[in-house]
Amino acid sequence: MTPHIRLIGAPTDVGAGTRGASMGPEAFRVAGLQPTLEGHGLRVTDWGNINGPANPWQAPVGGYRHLAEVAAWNHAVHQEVHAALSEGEMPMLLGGDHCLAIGSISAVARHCRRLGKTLRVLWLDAHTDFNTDALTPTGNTHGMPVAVLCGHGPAELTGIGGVSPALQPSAIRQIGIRSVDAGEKRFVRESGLEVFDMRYIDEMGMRHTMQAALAGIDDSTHLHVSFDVDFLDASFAPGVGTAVKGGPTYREAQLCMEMIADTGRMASLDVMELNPALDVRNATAEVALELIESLFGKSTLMRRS
Ligand SMILES: [Mn+2]
Repeated sequence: MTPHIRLIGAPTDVGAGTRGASMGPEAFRVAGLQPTLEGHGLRVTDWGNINGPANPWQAPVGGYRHLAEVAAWNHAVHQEVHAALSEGEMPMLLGGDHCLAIGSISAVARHCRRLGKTLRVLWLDAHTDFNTDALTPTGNTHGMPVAVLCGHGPAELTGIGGVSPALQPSAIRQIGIRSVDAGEKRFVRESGLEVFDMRYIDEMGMRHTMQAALAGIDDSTHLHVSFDVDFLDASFAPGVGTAVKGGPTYREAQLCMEMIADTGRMASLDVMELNPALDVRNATAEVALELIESLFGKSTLMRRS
Protein backbone atom coordinates (compact mmCIF):
# COMPACT_ATOMS: atom_id res chain seq x y z
CA MET A 1 0.00 0.00 0.00
CA THR A 2 1.32 3.42 -0.90
CA PRO A 3 1.76 5.50 2.22
CA HIS A 4 0.22 8.91 2.47
CA ILE A 5 3.03 11.13 3.69
CA ARG A 6 2.23 14.12 5.88
CA LEU A 7 4.97 16.76 5.94
CA ILE A 8 5.12 18.57 9.28
CA GLY A 9 7.51 21.50 9.55
CA ALA A 10 8.96 22.37 12.95
CA PRO A 11 10.95 25.55 12.37
CA THR A 12 12.93 25.98 15.54
CA ASP A 13 16.48 25.77 16.84
CA VAL A 14 15.67 26.12 20.57
CA GLY A 15 17.60 22.92 21.34
CA ALA A 16 20.72 23.74 19.33
CA GLY A 17 23.96 25.56 20.10
CA THR A 18 24.15 27.14 16.65
CA ARG A 19 21.21 28.96 15.14
CA GLY A 20 19.74 28.22 11.72
CA ALA A 21 18.01 24.82 11.85
CA SER A 22 14.80 26.80 12.20
CA MET A 23 15.07 27.43 8.45
CA GLY A 24 15.31 23.71 7.65
CA PRO A 25 11.69 23.01 6.70
CA GLU A 26 11.61 25.80 4.13
CA ALA A 27 14.92 24.69 2.61
CA PHE A 28 13.46 21.23 2.01
CA ARG A 29 10.45 22.81 0.35
CA VAL A 30 12.72 24.96 -1.81
CA ALA A 31 14.64 21.81 -2.79
CA GLY A 32 11.37 20.35 -4.07
CA LEU A 33 10.58 17.75 -1.41
CA GLN A 34 6.88 17.34 -2.14
CA PRO A 35 6.96 17.26 -5.97
CA THR A 36 10.02 15.01 -5.94
CA LEU A 37 8.30 12.40 -3.78
CA GLU A 38 5.08 12.76 -5.78
CA GLY A 39 7.18 12.04 -8.86
CA HIS A 40 7.73 8.56 -7.43
CA GLY A 41 4.00 7.98 -7.15
CA LEU A 42 3.82 8.80 -3.46
CA ARG A 43 0.93 10.73 -1.97
CA VAL A 44 2.20 13.75 -0.06
CA THR A 45 0.40 16.48 1.83
CA ASP A 46 2.29 19.42 3.27
CA TRP A 47 0.67 20.44 6.55
CA GLY A 48 2.82 23.53 6.82
CA ASN A 49 4.67 24.51 9.94
CA ILE A 50 3.96 24.05 13.62
CA ASN A 51 4.02 27.26 15.68
CA GLY A 52 5.98 27.56 18.91
CA PRO A 53 7.89 29.99 21.07
CA ALA A 54 10.78 32.02 19.70
CA ASN A 55 14.37 31.12 20.55
CA PRO A 56 15.26 33.27 23.59
CA TRP A 57 19.00 32.54 23.15
CA GLN A 58 19.73 32.31 26.87
CA ALA A 59 22.39 30.50 28.89
CA PRO A 60 21.52 27.11 30.43
CA VAL A 61 19.57 27.01 33.69
CA GLY A 62 19.98 23.90 35.83
CA GLY A 63 21.76 22.08 33.04
CA TYR A 64 19.22 22.84 30.31
CA ARG A 65 18.96 25.64 27.80
CA HIS A 66 15.47 26.89 26.99
CA LEU A 67 13.71 24.07 28.82
CA ALA A 68 10.28 25.74 28.73
CA GLU A 69 10.55 26.46 25.01
CA VAL A 70 11.90 22.99 24.26
CA ALA A 71 8.98 21.46 26.15
CA ALA A 72 6.44 23.64 24.31
CA TRP A 73 7.82 22.71 20.89
CA ASN A 74 7.94 19.03 21.75
CA HIS A 75 4.36 19.01 23.02
CA ALA A 76 3.27 20.57 19.74
CA VAL A 77 5.31 18.10 17.69
CA HIS A 78 3.90 15.22 19.72
CA GLN A 79 0.33 16.29 18.99
CA GLU A 80 0.91 16.70 15.26
CA VAL A 81 2.85 13.46 14.78
CA HIS A 82 0.33 11.50 16.83
CA ALA A 83 -2.55 12.99 14.87
CA ALA A 84 -0.95 11.98 11.56
CA LEU A 85 -0.44 8.38 12.74
CA SER A 86 -3.96 8.19 14.19
CA GLU A 87 -5.35 9.31 10.86
CA GLY A 88 -3.42 6.61 9.02
CA GLU A 89 -0.77 8.82 7.46
CA MET A 90 3.01 8.64 7.63
CA PRO A 91 4.43 11.66 9.44
CA MET A 92 7.63 13.15 8.09
CA LEU A 93 8.87 15.71 10.60
CA LEU A 94 11.03 18.41 9.06
CA GLY A 95 13.33 19.94 11.65
CA GLY A 96 14.28 21.92 13.30
CA ASP A 97 16.89 20.68 15.69
CA HIS A 98 17.03 17.11 16.95
CA CYS A 99 15.53 17.85 20.38
CA LEU A 100 12.19 17.57 18.55
CA ALA A 101 12.67 13.82 18.28
CA ILE A 102 11.39 13.73 21.87
CA GLY A 103 7.96 14.84 20.72
CA SER A 104 8.05 12.84 17.52
CA ILE A 105 9.23 9.50 18.87
CA SER A 106 7.13 9.71 22.03
CA ALA A 107 4.14 10.06 19.70
CA VAL A 108 5.26 7.08 17.64
CA ALA A 109 5.77 5.04 20.83
CA ARG A 110 2.29 5.98 22.05
CA HIS A 111 0.81 4.94 18.70
CA CYS A 112 2.66 1.61 18.85
CA ARG A 113 1.47 0.92 22.40
CA ARG A 114 -2.12 1.47 21.32
CA LEU A 115 -1.85 -0.82 18.29
CA GLY A 116 0.37 -3.44 19.93
CA LYS A 117 3.15 -2.80 17.43
CA THR A 118 6.83 -3.32 18.17
CA LEU A 119 8.77 -0.10 17.74
CA ARG A 120 12.24 -0.10 16.20
CA VAL A 121 14.01 3.25 16.00
CA LEU A 122 16.92 3.74 13.61
CA TRP A 123 18.89 6.74 14.81
CA LEU A 124 21.13 7.97 11.98
CA ASP A 125 23.46 10.55 13.49
CA ALA A 126 27.05 11.56 14.13
CA HIS A 127 26.12 11.82 17.82
CA THR A 128 24.45 9.50 20.32
CA ASP A 129 22.34 12.40 21.72
CA PHE A 130 22.38 10.61 25.10
CA ASN A 131 23.34 13.49 27.39
CA THR A 132 21.69 14.47 30.64
CA ASP A 133 21.83 17.66 32.72
CA ALA A 134 24.68 16.12 34.71
CA LEU A 135 26.67 15.01 31.66
CA THR A 136 26.09 17.73 29.10
CA PRO A 137 28.94 20.14 28.40
CA THR A 138 26.54 22.68 26.85
CA GLY A 139 22.97 22.31 28.13
CA ASN A 140 21.77 22.06 24.52
CA THR A 141 18.84 19.67 24.51
CA HIS A 142 19.47 18.49 20.94
CA GLY A 143 22.20 16.39 22.56
CA MET A 144 19.68 14.74 24.90
CA PRO A 145 16.65 13.32 23.07
CA VAL A 146 17.65 9.65 23.21
CA ALA A 147 18.30 9.88 26.95
CA VAL A 148 14.97 11.67 27.50
CA LEU A 149 13.07 9.05 25.49
CA CYS A 150 14.70 6.38 27.66
CA GLY A 151 13.45 8.17 30.78
CA HIS A 152 16.51 10.22 31.73
CA GLY A 153 15.80 13.93 31.89
CA PRO A 154 13.45 16.54 33.31
CA ALA A 155 9.81 15.56 33.88
CA GLU A 156 8.77 18.35 31.50
CA LEU A 157 10.31 16.29 28.69
CA THR A 158 10.23 12.65 29.86
CA GLY A 159 6.51 12.97 30.60
CA ILE A 160 5.54 13.96 27.05
CA GLY A 161 3.27 11.22 25.76
CA GLY A 162 2.14 10.12 29.20
CA VAL A 163 4.42 7.11 29.73
CA SER A 164 8.04 7.32 30.86
CA PRO A 165 10.24 5.90 29.60
CA ALA A 166 8.67 6.27 26.17
CA LEU A 167 10.84 3.43 24.96
CA GLN A 168 13.55 1.02 26.05
CA PRO A 169 17.13 1.28 24.82
CA SER A 170 16.61 -2.14 23.22
CA ALA A 171 14.25 -0.53 20.68
CA ILE A 172 17.00 1.72 19.34
CA ARG A 173 19.81 1.15 16.84
CA GLN A 174 22.24 4.03 16.33
CA ILE A 175 24.23 4.23 13.12
CA GLY A 176 27.07 6.52 12.01
CA ILE A 177 28.14 7.63 15.48
CA ARG A 178 31.53 9.38 15.70
CA SER A 179 31.18 12.05 18.40
CA VAL A 180 30.26 11.16 21.97
CA ASP A 181 30.97 13.36 25.00
CA ALA A 182 33.14 11.91 27.78
CA GLY A 183 30.45 11.29 30.40
CA GLU A 184 27.92 10.37 27.75
CA LYS A 185 30.20 7.57 26.57
CA ARG A 186 29.96 5.81 29.93
CA PHE A 187 26.19 6.31 30.12
CA VAL A 188 25.70 4.86 26.63
CA ARG A 189 27.62 1.79 27.72
CA GLU A 190 25.73 1.42 31.01
CA SER A 191 22.37 1.78 29.31
CA GLY A 192 23.06 -0.93 26.78
CA LEU A 193 22.35 1.18 23.71
CA GLU A 194 23.17 -0.69 20.52
CA VAL A 195 25.52 1.61 18.62
CA PHE A 196 27.02 0.97 15.20
CA ASP A 197 29.71 3.60 15.23
CA MET A 198 31.95 4.59 12.34
CA ARG A 199 34.59 2.10 13.35
CA TYR A 200 32.00 -0.66 13.12
CA ILE A 201 30.97 0.57 9.67
CA ASP A 202 34.65 0.81 8.61
CA GLU A 203 35.37 -2.73 9.72
CA MET A 204 32.13 -4.47 8.75
CA GLY A 205 30.79 -2.36 5.90
CA MET A 206 27.42 -0.65 5.60
CA ARG A 207 25.70 -3.74 4.25
CA HIS A 208 26.50 -5.86 7.28
CA THR A 209 25.78 -2.89 9.57
CA MET A 210 22.28 -2.47 8.19
CA GLN A 211 21.59 -6.19 8.27
CA ALA A 212 22.49 -6.15 11.95
CA ALA A 213 20.52 -2.99 12.69
CA LEU A 214 17.43 -4.32 10.92
CA ALA A 215 17.66 -7.86 12.30
CA GLY A 216 14.54 -9.13 14.00
CA ILE A 217 12.00 -6.80 12.46
CA ASP A 218 8.81 -8.42 11.17
CA ASP A 219 5.26 -7.64 10.08
CA SER A 220 4.37 -6.26 13.50
CA THR A 221 7.29 -3.80 13.54
CA HIS A 222 6.79 -0.07 13.22
CA LEU A 223 10.09 1.22 11.89
CA HIS A 224 10.87 4.84 12.72
CA VAL A 225 13.86 6.56 11.15
CA SER A 226 15.33 9.59 12.88
CA PHE A 227 17.71 11.04 10.29
CA ASP A 228 20.00 13.75 11.61
CA VAL A 229 21.55 15.24 8.49
CA ASP A 230 24.91 15.41 10.33
CA PHE A 231 24.94 11.60 9.96
CA LEU A 232 26.43 12.31 6.53
CA ASP A 233 30.07 13.11 5.99
CA ALA A 234 30.49 16.86 6.23
CA SER A 235 32.44 16.95 2.93
CA PHE A 236 29.23 16.62 0.92
CA ALA A 237 26.70 17.74 3.56
CA PRO A 238 28.08 20.91 5.15
CA GLY A 239 24.73 22.48 6.05
CA VAL A 240 24.47 21.30 9.66
CA GLY A 241 25.24 22.97 12.99
CA THR A 242 27.44 20.24 14.43
CA ALA A 243 29.30 18.80 11.46
CA VAL A 244 31.76 15.97 12.18
CA LYS A 245 34.17 14.64 9.61
CA GLY A 246 34.53 10.93 8.96
CA GLY A 247 30.89 10.07 8.34
CA PRO A 248 29.33 7.73 5.82
CA THR A 249 30.14 8.47 2.20
CA TYR A 250 27.39 9.30 -0.26
CA ARG A 251 27.33 5.69 -1.47
CA GLU A 252 27.29 4.26 2.05
CA ALA A 253 24.42 6.57 2.98
CA GLN A 254 22.53 5.54 -0.15
CA LEU A 255 22.94 1.87 0.69
CA CYS A 256 21.75 2.54 4.24
CA MET A 257 18.59 4.20 2.95
CA GLU A 258 17.94 1.57 0.27
CA MET A 259 18.21 -1.26 2.78
CA ILE A 260 15.71 0.51 5.04
CA ALA A 261 13.36 0.87 2.06
CA ASP A 262 13.74 -2.82 1.24
CA THR A 263 12.16 -3.74 4.58
CA GLY A 264 8.91 -2.01 3.61
CA ARG A 265 8.37 -1.29 7.29
CA MET A 266 9.25 2.40 7.62
CA ALA A 267 6.15 4.08 9.05
CA SER A 268 7.44 7.43 10.32
CA LEU A 269 10.43 9.67 9.73
CA ASP A 270 12.27 12.66 11.18
CA VAL A 271 14.68 14.68 9.02
CA MET A 272 16.53 16.95 11.38
CA GLU A 273 19.27 19.54 11.84
CA LEU A 274 19.47 20.84 8.29
CA ASN A 275 20.93 24.32 8.75
CA PRO A 276 20.56 26.48 5.63
CA ALA A 277 22.62 29.27 7.22
CA LEU A 278 25.66 27.00 7.01
CA ASP A 279 24.79 25.38 3.69
CA VAL A 280 26.18 26.14 0.25
CA ARG A 281 23.48 26.94 -2.32
CA ASN A 282 21.06 24.51 -0.61
CA ALA A 283 23.27 21.56 -1.60
CA THR A 284 22.79 19.76 1.71
CA ALA A 285 19.00 19.97 1.40
CA GLU A 286 19.30 18.56 -2.10
CA VAL A 287 21.56 15.67 -1.08
CA ALA A 288 19.31 14.88 1.88
CA LEU A 289 16.37 14.85 -0.50
CA GLU A 290 18.17 12.34 -2.74
CA LEU A 291 18.61 10.10 0.28
CA ILE A 292 14.97 10.53 1.28
CA GLU A 293 14.00 9.39 -2.23
CA SER A 294 15.99 6.22 -1.62
CA LEU A 295 14.31 5.76 1.76
CA PHE A 296 11.03 5.65 -0.15
CA GLY A 297 12.29 3.07 -2.59
CA LYS A 298 13.95 4.91 -5.44
CA SER A 299 16.48 2.55 -6.99
CA THR A 300 18.65 2.52 -10.07
CA LEU A 301 17.14 -0.67 -11.47
CA MET A 302 13.97 -2.64 -10.94
CA ARG A 303 15.12 -5.07 -8.32
CA ARG A 304 14.10 -8.66 -7.71
CA SER A 305 12.76 -9.03 -4.18
MN1 LIG B 1 21.22 14.34 16.53
